[in-house]
Amino acid sequence: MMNRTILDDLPAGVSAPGYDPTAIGTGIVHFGVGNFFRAHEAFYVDRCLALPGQQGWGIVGVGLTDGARSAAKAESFRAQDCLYSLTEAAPDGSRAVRVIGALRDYLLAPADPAAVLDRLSDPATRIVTMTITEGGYNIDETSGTFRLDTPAVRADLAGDGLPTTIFGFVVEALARRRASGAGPFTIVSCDNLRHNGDVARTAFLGYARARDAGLAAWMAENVTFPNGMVDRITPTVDQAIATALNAASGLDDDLPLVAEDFTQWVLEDKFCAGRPALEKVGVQFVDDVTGYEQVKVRMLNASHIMLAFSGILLGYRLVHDTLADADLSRFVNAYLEQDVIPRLTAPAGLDPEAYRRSVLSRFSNPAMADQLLRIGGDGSSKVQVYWTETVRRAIAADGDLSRIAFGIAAYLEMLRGVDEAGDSYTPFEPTLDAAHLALVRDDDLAAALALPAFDGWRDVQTPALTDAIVAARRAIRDKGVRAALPV
Ligand code: CS2
Repeated sequence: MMNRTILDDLPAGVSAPGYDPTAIGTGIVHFGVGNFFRAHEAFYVDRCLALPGQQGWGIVGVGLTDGARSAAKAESFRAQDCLYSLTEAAPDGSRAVRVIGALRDYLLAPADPAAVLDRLSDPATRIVTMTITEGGYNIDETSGTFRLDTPAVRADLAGDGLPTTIFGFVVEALARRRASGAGPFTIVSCDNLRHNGDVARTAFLGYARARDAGLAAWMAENVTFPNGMVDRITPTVDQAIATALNAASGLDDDLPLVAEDFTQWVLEDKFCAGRPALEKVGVQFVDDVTGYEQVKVRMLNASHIMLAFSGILLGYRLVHDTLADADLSRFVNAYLEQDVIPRLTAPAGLDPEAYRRSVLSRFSNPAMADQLLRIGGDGSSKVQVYWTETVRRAIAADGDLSRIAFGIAAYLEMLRGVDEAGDSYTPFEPTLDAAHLALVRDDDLAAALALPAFDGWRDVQTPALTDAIVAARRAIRDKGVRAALPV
């Protein structure tokens, strides 16, 4: 097991943090310590901590979920002094391994909620960041408002115990900070959402309003929610991958991580209580992040799920294998070139054609061995975020709906859990219940269009789109994905 003693004697080729991790303070609390956070935000902060005057910005991670897996992860972090290794793997096969020291503590909220509140209320905490997934903000897509009716939110609002939701924790901590004079902190969403800062604002203010109008007004005035675009492909690491990563690095890491060599973080510079010098380590600060997030979500994430749904049905399990299939590669290129790029407003200096090439080359990186079931997982939330604008624009322009209809059809067919060869798999759909899944199996192939995934364009849905989706589902069943592809 690795821990801080290993830093004195790292295997050849492994870089150490450029600072002493035991000597830094913590100014950031992060909710949702998944692989993406560990390879992205923690990677940037890690490099910042090595710069003069930046030693107060270590991160305290918070896990919100209960259960054996979370407990095991917490135990590994504890045993390793929260250190872990990141392997950055380029498409040409070259690799770099570094030990990341930015995570300084890890708290499991269900086990010790009071410790989480203490940390959030501490004046040293000046930024709260989060990766809680696209669907984690508890927003009703049709009304665009925070849902107060979910059991966990109701229980937190009733306030008869310590909170369990991120909304409960953050808003309670802000109430304490307002009372103590510790002041606000900045709230930064690192999820792939359109205007993720605005969404976070809607969520946290929505919760706060239901709790205490005065506190909500104080938050609206003092807390900032910068929008940001985050990007780095970070696959799931199973036991076999972990063993291979450790064999290559020479480390004995319980929590090794692999990510592509590409990474990007574009942020609005709206930090109400200070921030690390992230601009010195590659974070781009811009006045308006809209164009960047539009390009990223509508091109990268949208084509990623398009590939995942169709690829899974064809029996593929990994992204780079799917893209090596000439028919699927042609299809996803046509989708980007004809349906997405013409309707984008890219920021100055960003060439969507070059971006398309770069995205597809990143997808073909074999070192990622990225899982289609991960990419296609939680499709219900992702479809809403990644496809809605493209569908709405195609309908408004009276454009060709065949490719997007095919993508929607592939999503619905994929949800049935059996590929064309008859092999089963389990789609990961945390927000769909049995009644939703029954709609997918309904003989009426249009019935599934009632799923929440399609709420974002329900008000403009046309019979032509419905017909195209039903026809594509039928074609996939009758002829198979390959023959049913619209290009
Ligand atoms: C993927 C993302 O889950 C998805 O749909 O597109 O996890 C993707 O790998 C990241 O957004 C890349 O930055």
